[in-house]
Amino acid sequence: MKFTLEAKDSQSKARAGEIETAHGNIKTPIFMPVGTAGSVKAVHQTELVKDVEAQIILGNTYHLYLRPGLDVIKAAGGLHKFNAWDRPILTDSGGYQVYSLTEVRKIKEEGVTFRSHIDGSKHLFTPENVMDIQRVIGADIIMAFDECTPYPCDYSYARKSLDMTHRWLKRCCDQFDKTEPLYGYEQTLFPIVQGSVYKDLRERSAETIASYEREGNAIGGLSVGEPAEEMYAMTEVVCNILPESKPRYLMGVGTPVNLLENIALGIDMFDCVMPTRNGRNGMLFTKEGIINIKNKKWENDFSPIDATSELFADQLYSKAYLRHLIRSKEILGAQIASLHNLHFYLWLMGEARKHILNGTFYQWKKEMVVKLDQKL
Ligand code: PRF
Repeated sequence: MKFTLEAKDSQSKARAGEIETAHGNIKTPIFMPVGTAGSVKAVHQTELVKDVEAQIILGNTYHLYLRPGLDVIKAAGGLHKFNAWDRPILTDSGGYQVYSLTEVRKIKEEGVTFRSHIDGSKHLFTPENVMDIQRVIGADIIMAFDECTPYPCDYSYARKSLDMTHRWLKRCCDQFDKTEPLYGYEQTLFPIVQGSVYKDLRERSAETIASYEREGNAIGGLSVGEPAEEMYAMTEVVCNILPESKPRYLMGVGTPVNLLENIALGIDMFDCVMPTRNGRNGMLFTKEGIINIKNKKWENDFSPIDATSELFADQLYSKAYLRHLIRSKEILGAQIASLHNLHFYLWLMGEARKHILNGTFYQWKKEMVVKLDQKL
């Protein structure tokens, strides 16, 4: 993997760049649609390419390991072959999903034991087997096994957890470096900064993570319930330490405003279920603000979903029709809303990139944040 920094904004820490992977290049800043179980919910791969213009999608180790399981993915020749997506893929390590999806779990030095949310069966994730599993899945970028601390989290727990995440990172790197890719193309491992909302822990974590000199770095443990200002403060602390020459990935973030504010602090990559999950529930993100399409106000509004958008679905279908579909729980409603939101997120990243490249990011971002925050 190679990262080229193309431009730096003079009034903020925003950057534009390009990541080269075995499955193609990614222009940053970028948003990565979440394809938990090997599919971006309600959106075809062809639409992801043509309409959303997604450059990379996410997969989840936790879900894919439980179902369909590694034997199937290996027999298919890896996730790219299995899900017919030949652009880059990033897999999350399962660290976060184990904490958010399983009820009975035990975190020990060795790893985490948990029960499957599907059938209750018992499993153990360790830094070593999570690297091996991600070798089998075959994503271009794979993530270290970490503990994402909850919010709020007391200092003493956050410190102990961070130390363990750092010890786990050493084990991840050792295992990753002594194993080979299974499918003949290169994979790269990103370590994850943790440290809750404590500045000294975040600084120490960023220094530790940077010292591993991997090809990219991630920031976890944010957007877990803390006020946005605390998230931005932590992003700023960490970005000041992580090397400028490597991409920075902020995990699980966020709203369109969160994305712009974090780009201004030096983040290059994002993922979040918000455009798809909230879309399925009728929340639409637009250039003018957020629409709840289920609102009665749209009942007889036969204007296009978004008249200024280049997406066919935004022109073809009316707000009233989409409102009807979502209220009726029609599958097409989920499809249109997901497509709209993902298209909007990728459009926003493309605009941010353009403005960074032509030196107008700061003012554009300021105006955009005001509009995006509105409830329509
Ligand atoms: N760790 C991992 N994945 C994540 C997170 C994390 O802290 C987050 C937190 N926002 C989202 N996804 N491994």
